[in-house]
Amino acid sequence: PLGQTLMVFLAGLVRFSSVDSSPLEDLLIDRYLVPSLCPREVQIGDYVRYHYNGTFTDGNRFDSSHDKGKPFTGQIGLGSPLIPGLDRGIQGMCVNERRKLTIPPHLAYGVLGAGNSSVIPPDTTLVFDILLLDIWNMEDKVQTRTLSKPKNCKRSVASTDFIRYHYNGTLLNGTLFDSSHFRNQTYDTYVGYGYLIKGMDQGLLGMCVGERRSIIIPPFLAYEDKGYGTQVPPYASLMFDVLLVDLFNAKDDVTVEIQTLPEPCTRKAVVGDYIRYHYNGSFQDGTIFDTSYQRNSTYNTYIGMGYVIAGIDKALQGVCIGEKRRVTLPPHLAYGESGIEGLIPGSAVLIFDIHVIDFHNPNDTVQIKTTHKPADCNITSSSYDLILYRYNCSLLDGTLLYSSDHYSTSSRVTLGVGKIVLGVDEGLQGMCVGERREVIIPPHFAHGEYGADGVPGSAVLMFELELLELQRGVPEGYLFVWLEDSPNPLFPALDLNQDKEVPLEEFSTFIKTQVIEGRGRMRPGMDPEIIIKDMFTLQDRNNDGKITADELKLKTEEQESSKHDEL
Ligand SMILES: *[C@@H]1O[C@H](CO)[C@@H](O)[C@H](O)[C@H]1NC(C)=O
Ligand SMILES: *[C@@H]1O[C@H](CO)[C@@H](O)[C@H](O)[C@H]1NC(C)=O
Ligand SMILES: *[C@@H]1O[C@H](CO)[C@@H](O)[C@H](O)[C@H]1NC(C)=O
Ligand SMILES: *[C@@H]1O[C@H](CO)[C@@H](O)[C@H](O)[C@H]1NC(C)=O
Ligand SMILES: *[C@@H]1O[C@H](CO)[C@@H](O)[C@H](O)[C@H]1NC(C)=O
Ligand SMILES: *[C@@H]1O[C@H](CO)[C@@H](O)[C@H](O)[C@H]1NC(C)=O
Ligand SMILES: *[C@@H]1O[C@H](CO)[C@@H](O)[C@H](O)[C@H]1NC(C)=O
Ligand SMILES: *[C@@H]1O[C@H](CO)[C@@H](O)[C@H](O)[C@H]1NC(C)=O
Ligand SMILES: *[C@@H]1O[C@H](CO)[C@@H](O)[C@H](O)[C@H]1NC(C)=O
Ligand SMILES: *[C@@H]1O[C@H](CO)[C@@H](O)[C@H](O)[C@H]1NC(C)=O
Ligand SMILES: [Ca+2]
Ligand SMILES: [Ca+2]
Repeated sequence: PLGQTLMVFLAGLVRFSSVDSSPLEDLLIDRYLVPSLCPREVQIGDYVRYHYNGTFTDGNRFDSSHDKGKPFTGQIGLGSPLIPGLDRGIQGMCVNERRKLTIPPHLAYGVLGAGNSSVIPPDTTLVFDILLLDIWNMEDKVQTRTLSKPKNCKRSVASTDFIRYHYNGTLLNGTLFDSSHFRNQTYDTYVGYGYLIKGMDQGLLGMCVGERRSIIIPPFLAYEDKGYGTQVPPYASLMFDVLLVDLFNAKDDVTVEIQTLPEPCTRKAVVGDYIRYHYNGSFQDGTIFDTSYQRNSTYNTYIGMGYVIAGIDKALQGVCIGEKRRVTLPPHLAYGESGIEGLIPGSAVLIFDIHVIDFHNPNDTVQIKTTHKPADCNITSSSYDLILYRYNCSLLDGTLLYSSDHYSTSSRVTLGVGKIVLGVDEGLQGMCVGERREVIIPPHFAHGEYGADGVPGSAVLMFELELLELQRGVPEGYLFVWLEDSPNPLFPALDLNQDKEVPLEEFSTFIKTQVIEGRGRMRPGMDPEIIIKDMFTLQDRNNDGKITADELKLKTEEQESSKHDEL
């Protein structure tokens, strides 16, 4: 521009030296304001839009676009109706440039003047002050330039897609005529259906979410000769800075990207399963709108039964326990056109990062896996046995909830009498001492849908079990059971010295002999002397310190009817 100005300046000097206008005199161009950015210059065939003031050399104005209330629009060269001086003088101008053109008569209205020579007298030199507002050409295409773009762009805008974007729309002179930010919300529309001006329909193609792009649109692909409201004048080229926020197609289905798949995955979730999972919900631009973690509890629901948005119902099918997957839901499978006031904008694509903690089904049973079995495993636990065991209880994601190691004494319990969680009781059955197991227990065999202290509701639990001791037991309500047929008749067998009466000492000797010789068993976990004393007292009906044949007979008959006696 400096060189240019200098040349103009020299031309000016030359011109001053010649006294009056002559046919040899040339057009004088003074580029007195050239913008620093000048990406395009007017060429022959281009259309231009400009403001002008036309004056005589004495400064008197004979014409101005401002008087007409709108800039002049026309084509340069190619039989332009402009006077040659203007036609030539505007060539090479760029938008926002100001020029002063001093046009000798032979390049203006010549010897005839104009307007019946009353407006422009013959042989008049004219001075035009020009401000170029716009350039375009009918050959122009929409110009796009990517300003920034996210690294991974898996998908880009195609015709018929629905998109949401922010934009700033400016005229070429830099005036902001519209912006989505004025309304605090994205502009949402289909692409390629003609809902947008032609240039936008084209210029948005190929953008990916998160991309910033500048789109320059010539007037004939924008608002043409009509303009738009008071903001966009007729014949205006438009420049849009666009940030794509969201993108989907009405034909889109849920997309699933599996990120972590635990091995082995023995069972995949199906319709009807009750699932517990953590999630982060975000928009395509990465903004998180909701997360289960902030509530410190999983989100729990039935799969495929319509309790959650359609896309999630679909996306959760086939998951494995421990799996992490990213699912993308188009709005028609999420919150639709209306969204959720204050949380989810209308027509928003949602991305959920899901971590499956567990799922179960009312049909699920306790699953037992033996991890260690001692070589000698002939005696195994069953109901009524008194056992000593160790356990760790965790959630399926490995979180330890409680452990017998947290207590100084291990757990001693009678199996099969409802003293412990159902699934643990089941998991401890059939074990031999030294055996270790991993037992998966669905909530209906554990702490149920409300959970317990420290145990979340509906949680599937994993127990590590180890059987430490095993004492064979007797059924509930019994103090002693026969392991083989009892002596018949019983009284002579009891009356060891055959004196027809059985005092406590004799009774005690008899019972202990049965236990030692493996013919009978006392209730484990109680002092044997107390058990024997209790049994004796029950038989000695008259409390005289000895059992007689009659007392025992009576008792045996009662036993037939009540089935609730110890002998
Ligand atoms: C010039 O102007 C006069 C009066 O304004 C008019 O009568 C005449 O026809 C005009 N001549 C031409 C050539 O337009
Ligand atoms: C023309 O004159 C007006 C004032 O009447 C001025 O604002 C404007 O800058 C001048 N130049 C152009 C090119 O419009
Ligand atoms: C629009 O302009 C504002 C203010 O300069 C800016 O913060 C915003 O990022 C722009 N938006 C786009 C889409 O370029
Ligand atoms: C840009 O052009 C518009 C319309 O022609 C006009 O209203 C606005 O004032 C211009 N802005 C500048 C900075 O010249
Ligand atoms: C847009 O948001 C800003 C700040 O949150 C607020 O001041 C302004 O009023 C909002 N404009 C509209 C149109 O909602
Ligand atoms: C979640 O747990 C953390 C740490 O235990 C605690 O600081 C936070 O308040 C809890 N939030 C809720 C919603 O319970
Ligand atoms: C959710 O976001 C948090 C914080 O970034 C992260 O620790 C957690 O792993 C995410 N969860 C999923 C399922 O991606
Ligand atoms: C449980 O099993 C029964 C019989 O196999 C089946 O009909 C039912 O659908 C199952 N329930 C669920 C929730 O899968
Ligand atoms: C345990 O059973 C094995 C065969 O299963 C047998 O060889 C062994 O003698 C048994 N041990 C006892 C103590 O009964
Ligand atoms: C419980 O976990 C601890 C620590 O991992 C381990 O040492 C112990 O053997 C586990 N107990 C059982 C019964 O598996
Ligand atoms: Ca006796
Ligand atoms: Ca008696």
